[in-house]
Amino acid sequence: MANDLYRNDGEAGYTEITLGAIVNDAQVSLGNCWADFDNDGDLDCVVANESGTNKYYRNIGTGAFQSLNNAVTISGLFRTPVTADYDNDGDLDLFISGVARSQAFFRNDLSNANHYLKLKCIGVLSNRAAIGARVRILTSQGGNDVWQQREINSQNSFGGHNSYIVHFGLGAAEVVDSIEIYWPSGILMAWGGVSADQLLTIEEDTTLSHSGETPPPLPDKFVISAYPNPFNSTISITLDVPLQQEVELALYDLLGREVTVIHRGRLNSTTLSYTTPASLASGIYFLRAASNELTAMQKVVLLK
Ligand SMILES: [Ca+2]
Ligand SMILES: [Ca+2]
Ligand SMILES: [Ca+2]
Repeated sequence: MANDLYRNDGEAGYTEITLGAIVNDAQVSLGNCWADFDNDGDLDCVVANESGTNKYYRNIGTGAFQSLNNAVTISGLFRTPVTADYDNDGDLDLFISGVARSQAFFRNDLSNANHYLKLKCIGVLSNRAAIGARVRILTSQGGNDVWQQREINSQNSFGGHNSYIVHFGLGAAEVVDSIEIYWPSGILMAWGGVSADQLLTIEEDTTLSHSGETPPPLPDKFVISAYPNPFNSTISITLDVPLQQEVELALYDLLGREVTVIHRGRLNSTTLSYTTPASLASGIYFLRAASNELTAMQKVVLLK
């Protein structure tokens, strides 16, 4: 049987993908594993097959997948592809197991210049493995803001699961502009300005109040623009959301500490003005706006 792939179109529902090898390879497929094996910022897919050859499908970024026949060449009675960066070099390696003694281990010898970020999340109030946490990151890709999201879980494949360490491919981005962790406890941790190519160990900060927030749906259409940027003392902030929305707009420093709440409550104008106190030092800050469904982040630079 061929595999089925459905594109999530948000409120519009799902659209069945009918073109390409990923939905036309007819084999006995049991497990699949989605991960960014080439660190270019999109999820690739490995499918384990009980007949024929296991398959690696590279996401080419246009909504289509390319079957690479020289990537995962082994065939046999396989069922379970799972991934982890076992040698800690920043790319995801692959283990496929199957019935009887079938198993195969593939080291990823990626040699492109793409960057990555890994996060090991340790729950304190939430479960220690942080299962159920959602991690979102923002990077700039070719001048555009791009959000990526992962959910920490233990059921991503058939009869096995990926490492709990969250891995993001960043493409050419050397800095992650924003990180948000939505813990199962309801705590939200957010900060930014993080260098690529490292493993962060993040413990749940229980001193933060419960936000009660749930992760906003993707894609994120809530846009903040700020002018001028860099700014000297006063900045004009425009929020691309309907009037009368309940919105909280706040300024954070590079360590994720809240500097001030600029606005909280119903929005009577989509353009807000903010003047810094004289004591605020020059540097990089983040504007974060949140309504009940969406959040958005914008980096701003204060230059005195
Ligand atoms: Ca990829
Ligand atoms: Ca690796
Ligand atoms: Ca490697």
